[in-house]
Amino acid sequence: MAIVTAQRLITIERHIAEQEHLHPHATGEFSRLLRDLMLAFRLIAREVSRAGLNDILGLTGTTNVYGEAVRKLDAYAHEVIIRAMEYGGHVCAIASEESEGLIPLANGRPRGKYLLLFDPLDGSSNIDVNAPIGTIFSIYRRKHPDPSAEVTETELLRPGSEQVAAGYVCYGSSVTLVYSTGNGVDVFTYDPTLGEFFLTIEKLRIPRRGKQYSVNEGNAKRWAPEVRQYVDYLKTPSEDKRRPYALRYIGTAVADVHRALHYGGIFMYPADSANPSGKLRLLYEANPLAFLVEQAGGRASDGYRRILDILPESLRQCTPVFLGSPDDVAEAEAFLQRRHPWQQGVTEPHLQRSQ
Ligand code: AHM
Ligand code: MG
Repeated sequence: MAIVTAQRLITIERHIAEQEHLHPHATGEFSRLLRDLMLAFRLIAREVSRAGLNDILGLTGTTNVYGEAVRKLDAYAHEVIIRAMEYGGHVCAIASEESEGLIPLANGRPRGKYLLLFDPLDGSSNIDVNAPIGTIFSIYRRKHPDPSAEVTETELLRPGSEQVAAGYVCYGSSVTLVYSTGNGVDVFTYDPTLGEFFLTIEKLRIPRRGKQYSVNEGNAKRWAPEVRQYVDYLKTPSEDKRRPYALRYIGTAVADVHRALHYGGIFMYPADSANPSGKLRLLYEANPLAFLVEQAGGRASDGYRRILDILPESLRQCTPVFLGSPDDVAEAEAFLQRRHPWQQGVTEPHLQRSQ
């Protein structure tokens, strides 16, 4: 049995430093910001791995801006990231899915030129049952002509295409960090005995097409008929054996997207009659995940347009999400836009279309 699987021992520290050298004008501020984030991730990973032993399972007794019950790990992750950020002084504004508006930074600390948005603990409902959960982050560079001016909320309302970096940590069978600075997607695995993230996949590429779909199908009766038709199509066996697709759904967007990045296929959270704009938050979840998927060669859409082109109107805005393998997402878009031949009754001749 191989004891060391990483062929080249590249730590995240070294990787960040090497990336910095690719940008001759880099001041090092961005690298320091990433290092501060890594420290927060290590602290969160430690608490997650001991959940059950420490007093961190269960609810805080409060609700967040979406009216959802806040879990103790949610609150812990939120606090740790803020603390790691405010003392580093590399950000001028931070916003979290768990709180309303901009988070006030400590007075008297230096301010940097970056804006950070994050979802501290994605997949909260999975925390107490030891299923994968995640942390998502999204970084922008401030554009304001006066760097000393107070940051306003509207400065964060920028399309996802302007992100300078995005990533997530998936706390699963191992802790994995996946991030991109716009130069492909790199995957790191955490060694808890050393406290180090090691590069395990360089320039991850998503397959052009997969054989798995991931969606909360319990909402099917609330979907638009086009979404139901698409899922029905995925479940219908085809002569070329390309279908049926297998259903995989964890209920943590990070984990479902992580699987899609490796195996291909499609992850979706469509609009439904209870959530007319879908459930995933554009700025905290959809944009960073879309950035990663595109950087890995995939496609990310709200069914009609590229997610990264959406101009947000509020920090809490939600969007329908279809992301994954480029051919699968293009096919989902064809269904939503009623241009797929299957909707016109063009099916494989030997198959009966299910109702
Ligand atoms: P959270 O960040 O508050 O935990 O919620 C977002 C999660 C996503 O990770 C996941 O895709 C979705 O909500 C699951 O929703 P549902 O339980 O409706 O399937
Ligand atoms: Mg989330």
